[in-house]
Amino acid sequence: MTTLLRIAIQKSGRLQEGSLELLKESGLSISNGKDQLKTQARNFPVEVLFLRDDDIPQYVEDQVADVGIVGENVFAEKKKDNQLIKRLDFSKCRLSMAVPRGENYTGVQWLQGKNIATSYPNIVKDFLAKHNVQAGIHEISGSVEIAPGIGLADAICDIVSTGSTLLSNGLQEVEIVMQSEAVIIASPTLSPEKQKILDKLLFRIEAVKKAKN
Ligand code: PRT
Ligand code: ZN
Repeated sequence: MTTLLRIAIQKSGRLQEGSLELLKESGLSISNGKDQLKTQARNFPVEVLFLRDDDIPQYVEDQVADVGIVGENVFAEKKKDNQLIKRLDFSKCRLSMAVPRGENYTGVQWLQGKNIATSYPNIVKDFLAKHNVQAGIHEISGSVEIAPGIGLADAICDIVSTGSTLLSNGLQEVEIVMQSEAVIIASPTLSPEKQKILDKLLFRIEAVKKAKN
């Protein structure tokens, strides 16, 4: 039986197109039917799994998948033993603190004793600890930007791209907590056969990148 490298990518969302494009540009022939959850490349020893992005770090840690493509923000939040193999230059964004536009924000100490709504509690915890600030963290999974407006929190920490969502919710961006882009993550223990396939794929990705520049 030939060894296949299992790659987990997002099933649908902001990472999906870039992830598929990357694999296809690297010469992998893959079909992606709408309801398909798994597919094998026709010309390369790779199997692609289509999953929710939040689940990918766990699948990789459990070695159900060998590698995955996720946002660096999700990689950092999930804190698994996985390794960051390569930054991919797409789905770029930042994770930022934002507060209501009327507030006179004077620096991170402003957050002392406040309540912060976020989908990234671990990253926020680390950020606050680093700045010696004690604040409450209110974890919510979506629509984080409305939290201050409905009295759920004093501030938020969420993904920002253009900033228009913050603007339309009356918020101002006050701290960049981290920059993010799509990254390849891998389990720390890959068999030599799988490592060889991954190295070949990484070589192709690098070649595509050079050809573009
Ligand atoms: O269904 P699944 O769980 O797989 O997907 P998801 O809904 O959790 O994730 P998805 O597809 O929204 O985002 C996947 C990844 O894309 C994120 O983890 C980030 O790494 C990256 N990314 C890049 C973004 C954005 N840009 C982005 N703009 N993720 C989210 N947003 C949100 C942002 O939170 C804001 O609410 O888009 C909204 C608009 O942003 P503005 O600043 O352009 O207005
Ligand atoms: Zn998600």
